[in-house]
Amino acid sequence: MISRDKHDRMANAIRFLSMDAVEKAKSGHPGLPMGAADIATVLFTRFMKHDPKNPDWADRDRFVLSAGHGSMLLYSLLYLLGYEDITIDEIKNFRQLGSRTAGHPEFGHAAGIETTTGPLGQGLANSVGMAIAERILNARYGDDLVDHYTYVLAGDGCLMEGISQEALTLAGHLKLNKLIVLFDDNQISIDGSTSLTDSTDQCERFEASGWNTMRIDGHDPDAIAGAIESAKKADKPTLIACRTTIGFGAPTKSGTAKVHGSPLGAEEIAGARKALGWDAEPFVVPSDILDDWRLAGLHSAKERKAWEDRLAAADAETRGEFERRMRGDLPETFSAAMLEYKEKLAAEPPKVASRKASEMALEAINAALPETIGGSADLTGSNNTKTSQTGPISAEDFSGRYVHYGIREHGMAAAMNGMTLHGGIIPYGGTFLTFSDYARPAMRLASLMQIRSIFVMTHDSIGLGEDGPTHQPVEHLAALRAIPNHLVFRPADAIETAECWQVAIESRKAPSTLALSRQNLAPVRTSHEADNLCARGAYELAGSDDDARVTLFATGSEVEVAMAAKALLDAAGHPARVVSVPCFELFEQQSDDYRKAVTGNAPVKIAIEAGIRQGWDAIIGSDGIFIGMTGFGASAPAPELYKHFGITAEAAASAAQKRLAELG
Ligand SMILES: Cc1ncc(C[n+]2csc(CCOP(=O)(O)OP(=O)(O)O)c2C)c(N)n1
Repeated sequence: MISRDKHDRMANAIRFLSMDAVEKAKSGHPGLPMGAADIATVLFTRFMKHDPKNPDWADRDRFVLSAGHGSMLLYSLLYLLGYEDITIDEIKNFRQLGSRTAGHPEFGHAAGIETTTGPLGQGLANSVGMAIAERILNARYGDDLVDHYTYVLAGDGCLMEGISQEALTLAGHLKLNKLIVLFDDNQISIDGSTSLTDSTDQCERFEASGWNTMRIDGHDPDAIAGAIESAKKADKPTLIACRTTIGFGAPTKSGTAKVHGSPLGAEEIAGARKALGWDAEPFVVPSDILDDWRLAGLHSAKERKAWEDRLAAADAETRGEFERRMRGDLPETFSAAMLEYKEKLAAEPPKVASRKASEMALEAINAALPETIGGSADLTGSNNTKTSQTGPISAEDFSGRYVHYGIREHGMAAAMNGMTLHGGIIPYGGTFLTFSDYARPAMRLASLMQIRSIFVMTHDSIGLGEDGPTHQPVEHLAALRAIPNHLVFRPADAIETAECWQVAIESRKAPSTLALSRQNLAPVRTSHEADNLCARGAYELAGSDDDARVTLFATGSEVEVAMAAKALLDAAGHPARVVSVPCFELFEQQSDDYRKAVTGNAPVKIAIEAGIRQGWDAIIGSDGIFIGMTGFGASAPAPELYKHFGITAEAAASAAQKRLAELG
């Protein structure tokens, strides 16, 4: 049992490391770590199941600092608890180039950082995915191997963000009782008091969505401990509203927005040292306090050992699969299964929409991989994300493999990231491509974190027809391609769809988006190729016997248009070739030689894509011809729209002929 005095000194270690690091960096947010230090101290000294010496222990409790601006809280904890990645030098290098202690916690920088946070609300939504993953894996592997809590520290900002509503209602519905949110209820944000803009009773709000809630004094260690204790026994997720004083200990600035996001200044820090009775130099933690923290870091070592024994005692097959899934490796049988599926397709190429082709590919993938968890934001029948293997999960039964995310695109994408980060699961989730805008902040973070979340975005152009311009993406392919480290696939037929899916599944360090058509597509790949041609991003689909005068580049549904344009041009005596470009990013990664060979040197280059031109100049040059969209679409049957917007083989062929005539 930790005495009150000791608790205070341990919490003060967090406060002073945070104050001093922000001061040295001349930037950062001291207010939150100072205010939430008591909560964090109780959580990590009395409850967190983790092992700084084995930070990847699969059954560790997860801690998510959703209020990522308070990063010094997390870095202080990791240093104090003995995580080797965060040394005192890293603390001194807070916010400097190359340090592990970035302005906001970045996944991959150091063990113990479970996710990248900073965009408010994301961490909370990630944690819902982590808690779902825990339940799904628990249903598969039992309490012996998977039985842990997910703790979140969230601030006013996280709870004001819209994504919090999506996250909390899903968590409440699924009765994720091992999710415990500690709300740093300090009533202060950047502009001042939260009363300037908000009068929500957060406890009532959460209760309305099926949560257990409590209000406590966030500076009273026993109250904090009692609340967590009771939260652990709840049959619902729990919100603990911890009333705190932002910048606790700062003599003149505490309780005000002035401590939120800027260094306190030497005088204020000196005052805090006096007020809290802390006479250690900056970055020095008195050895008895450091010892106490390091001891706290050892608390779960026995438990980890017992867990390892249980894992060792599991039957070889279960253990092997569990370990493989947690490593994120695929079973060796996977590529053979995909090859076999592709062979079957080539024997009888189907004319189907690529969303349907995606469902067919998923049927093969889900049979081969028990770790895929599907889902959709209420468009299951349209996104074709459900297969015969994927029964729904529910609060009562997590043995299924499908999440009905509800109309919560942003929450879905962030929860998927949480599942990926948890490990053991490869999540994929669907909506319409145009609504990727609603999910984009989480999709961007998946790219930044270099994690394998797979976004299934159907209805990928004006080809969706009558629903009209609200639903017809035009700039979305370009916008998603603009995100670094994001694989955007737009397959042209069933074989390409299978190939793109395979790359997405095998892509360990980048998320993927599959842009898929609503309308049926004629097969363009009709013979079997063992090689995954889509893995190179672009490839010659149809060559020409004579020197080509025209190269037609296209993606997805417009590859068919390009093939028809080639036929017209060939017949008119202008040899043409077609290059399918299912993934810009992968094409960019190919060697110069490969790219030159695929691009070719025909004098006329044309790209056909039912979206905007942006991004295409890299392939066709600024003098290339683009056949696509220049503005929003319209509501009409798809074939009429293609004619209306001039995305036809005839238009492409005549543009090429005109250019050839100009060239002489
Ligand atoms: C999506 C998003 N919008 C805006 C910001 C900028 N921002 C960082 S912290 C903050 C205020 C957060 O207030 P609160 O959660 O109460 O934190 P505290 O003041 O208690 O530290 C804002 C607006 C952000 N990080 N993310």
